[in-house]
Amino acid sequence: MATANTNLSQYDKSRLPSAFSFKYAIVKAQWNEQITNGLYKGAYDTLIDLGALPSSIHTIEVPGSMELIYGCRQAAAIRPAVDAIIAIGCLIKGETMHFEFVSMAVYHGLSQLNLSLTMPVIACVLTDNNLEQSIARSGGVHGNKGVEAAVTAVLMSGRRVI
Ligand code: DLZ
Repeated sequence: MATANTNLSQYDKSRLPSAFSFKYAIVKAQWNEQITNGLYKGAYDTLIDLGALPSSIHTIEVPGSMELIYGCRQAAAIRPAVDAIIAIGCLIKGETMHFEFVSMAVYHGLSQLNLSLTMPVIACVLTDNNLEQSIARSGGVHGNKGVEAAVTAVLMSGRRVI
C-alpha cells in the first residue's frame, strides 16, 4: 500500500499563493484504489496545507479513469463554481491495447475540457507500466504526483474564464 507523501519540501512554500479563498473539486477514479487513494491524500492535504478550507474541497468518485471526464463535467457544474478541478486516476499497462486506448482517450478528454470549461482541469492520471512504478509516484520514492497536481491547481486558481 502506498503511503501519502504530502510534504511540500520540493517547493519554496513562501513563494506559493494561498489557497484560502478558492474552491476545488477532486475527481478520483476507484480503479487501482490503493494508488488513487495515495494520490488523493497527497492532493487533499496539500490544498489544506496551502490554506484551503475543508468545506471548499469537493470530492467526486467515479469507477475508472475513463469516467474522469464525465466526473469533471459534474464538478464544473457545482455551484458556487469551483476554481480548479483535479482529476486523479491510475492506468496500469496490461496485456492488451486497452491501456493505450484509455490513456489517449482520458488525456484527450481532459484536454478538451480545458478548452470548454471555465476553470482549469489538472490531470493527475498515472500511466505506468506496472504497479511498482505507480507506488513510487503515489507517495513512494518518486514522491506524490497528487502533491504536484494540487500545487498546480493552486497556481492556476483565480484564472477562471468567465
Ligand atoms: C477496464 C479498465 C482496465 C482494464 N484498467 C484500468 C486501469 O488500469 N485504470 C483505470 O482507471 N481504469 C481501468 N479500467 C476501467 C476503465 O477506466 C473504465 O472504468 C471502464 O472501461 C468502463 O468505462
